[in-house]
Amino acid sequence: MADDEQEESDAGNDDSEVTSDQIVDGIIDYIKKVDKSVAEVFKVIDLNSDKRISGPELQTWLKEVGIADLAPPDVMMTLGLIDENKDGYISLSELRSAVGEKASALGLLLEAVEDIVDSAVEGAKELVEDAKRVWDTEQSLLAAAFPNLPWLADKRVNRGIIVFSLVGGLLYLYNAFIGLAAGPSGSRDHSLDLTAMLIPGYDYNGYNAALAPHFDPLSFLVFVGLGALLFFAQYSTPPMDGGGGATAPPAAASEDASEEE
Ligand SMILES: [Ca+2]
Ligand SMILES: [Ca+2]
Repeated sequence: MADDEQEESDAGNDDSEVTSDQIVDGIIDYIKKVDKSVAEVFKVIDLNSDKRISGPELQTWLKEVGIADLAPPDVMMTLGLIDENKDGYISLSELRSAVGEKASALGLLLEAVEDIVDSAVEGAKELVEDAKRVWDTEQSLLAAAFPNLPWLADKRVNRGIIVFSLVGGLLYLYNAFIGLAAGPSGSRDHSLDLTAMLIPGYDYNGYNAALAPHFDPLSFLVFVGLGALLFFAQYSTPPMDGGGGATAPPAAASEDASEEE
């Protein structure tokens, strides 16, 4: 009887605080009860979608679904029971093995595809951001290279350079591969030859075009030049806080001052 009383008083103490084991059981029960896969529940818990569940994320979710309202140390105790590799986060596979769900091959494949699509979307977003930054730049590489030509540091001038070099480049490609000039047959299948047009003696029996696809050195040089122009229309310094170039302007100013004297 004395032993029973002892056990009862122990149990009484435990009632006030739910153990981490019980909470893990609660999580497992919850996931098994809701008609969702572990991956779906994982996505709900992973608020910032970085593919790992942090302590605060677990804490928020446990409170939200009514499993437990825990203080941070207890959250970390619970998290630690599921966190097999002890990196402080719960990964999807760790949650899976805790629940005892085996991922299907199809499920794993779909997740892999989703990851690839995710990173492709991220890449596309960055590309658009980059293009936007170039389009809006006022301090292009060209403007930085020619500080005494202030009109180069004009957004509209830089946009003009971008459009000019892009259109010129496309025109070159169209001319070289498909042809801008009409040939003897009357259809536009001849490439205008800039070399033949500008340098005497390089024409084709008095004709300044040849059947496409056709490449001539001068046109190609112009194409490379346009490509370089497009490259130099990029912003010279990515927007950063506290760049290392802060010392450059005063040095240039002092040089100007010494020249004036
Ligand atoms: Ca997260
Ligand atoms: Ca982990």
